[in-house]
Amino acid sequence: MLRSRCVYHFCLLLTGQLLCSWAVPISVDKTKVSPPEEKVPEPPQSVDTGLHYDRYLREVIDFLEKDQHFREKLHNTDMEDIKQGKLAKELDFVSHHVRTKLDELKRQEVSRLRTLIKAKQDLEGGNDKAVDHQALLKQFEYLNHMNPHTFEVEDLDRLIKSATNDLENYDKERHEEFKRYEMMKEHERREHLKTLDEEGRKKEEEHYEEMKKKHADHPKINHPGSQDQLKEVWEEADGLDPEDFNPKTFFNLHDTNGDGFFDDQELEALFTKELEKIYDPTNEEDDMVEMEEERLRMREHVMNEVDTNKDRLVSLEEFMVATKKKEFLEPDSWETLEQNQAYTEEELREFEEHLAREEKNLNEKAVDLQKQREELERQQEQLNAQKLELQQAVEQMERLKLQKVEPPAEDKGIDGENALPAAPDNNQILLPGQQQDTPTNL
Ligand SMILES: [Ca+2]
Ligand SMILES: [Ca+2]
Repeated sequence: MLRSRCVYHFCLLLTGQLLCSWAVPISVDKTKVSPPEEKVPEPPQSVDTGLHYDRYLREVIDFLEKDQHFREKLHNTDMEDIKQGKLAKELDFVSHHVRTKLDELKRQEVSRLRTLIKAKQDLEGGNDKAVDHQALLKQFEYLNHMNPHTFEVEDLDRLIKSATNDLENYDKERHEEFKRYEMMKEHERREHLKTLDEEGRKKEEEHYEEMKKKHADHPKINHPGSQDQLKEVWEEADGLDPEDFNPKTFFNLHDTNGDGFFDDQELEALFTKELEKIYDPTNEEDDMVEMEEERLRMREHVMNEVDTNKDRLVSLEEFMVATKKKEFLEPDSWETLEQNQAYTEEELREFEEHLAREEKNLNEKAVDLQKQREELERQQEQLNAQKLELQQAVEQMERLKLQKVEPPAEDKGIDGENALPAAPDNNQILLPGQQQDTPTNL
């Protein structure tokens, strides 16, 4: 328990929210299960941060946490000091065994990055170019590439800064990714329309508008994190009397891992009831990718409003302060995803131009490859022809050799020719003999 709490604490401090899942959450309604008395703390180590160096980050944390001195230090260092690099300096005091293991982890990570660089280079068709690994490794800022064999204070410092920074930018990147998803969807729809005749196009457009209307027609959505929204969870998911609603009890009930904080996942689970009002996986008009985006938007909104110390966790204290605010008691209405277009027409145009350029490049590459293939085939044919000529020449030479080395062969040939008439003779001799042997012919 102490071990997992320490990793947890480290992660809390290190990234603010390292332990929650950054991947799209599976839509399991946690609010339906886990009454407080059945709470079992989840092992924090098993959660993916979604960073591409997640495994390395977690292995480093796991090993550092095995060192008693380091564990105590991280427990007593606050977030600002960690960001300033004070914790990284404590690396000098961890045991030799842990340092050796960290060196090994770093070597493995550098090797993994080299493999990635090589694979990328191969994909881009740069086989013939010499790869400057040192220069390319620079893009990975979470470790010191100049010193690929040992894990030093600078490596820990870089890892902490990169993870903090990357996780803070997580939502920003997610917005961009979702925007691309929506633009691709619209692009494909428009491309499909182009393939139809006028009547088909009209029908398709009408159907599209109808589905849009159907999707937008849903019960009122409560403002995420408001009293109304939480009360609905309390009543419908928890099966409790709305008259007994108590924010503190609510908090404890939905702090499913019992660590005293709402993390991203725990917050996101609270919105399932609201999302079910808008989305049904069996409906054509409801896109489940959009549902998950709406869930993340809701979480992002509540986190921005309530997490005042910006550690990406909502403490009970922060939660209780929020429940006294006007926004909690008398919230504005919530604008759902479909009310906010994810992109502008201008952005869509740029996106389509980008797609067209990519397609053109791919086509050009395909033409090049086809040419190369044809050239190879032509060369192969030439080789085959040369091989055949060579074979014929060798056979010719062998025949000539035989003629030169064995002149008596001609005599034999004459003998052979002489022998030929013998066969018919023999036959002639045999045939009458056979006839003689056949009594029926007599
Ligand atoms: Ca929690
Ligand atoms: Ca907080």
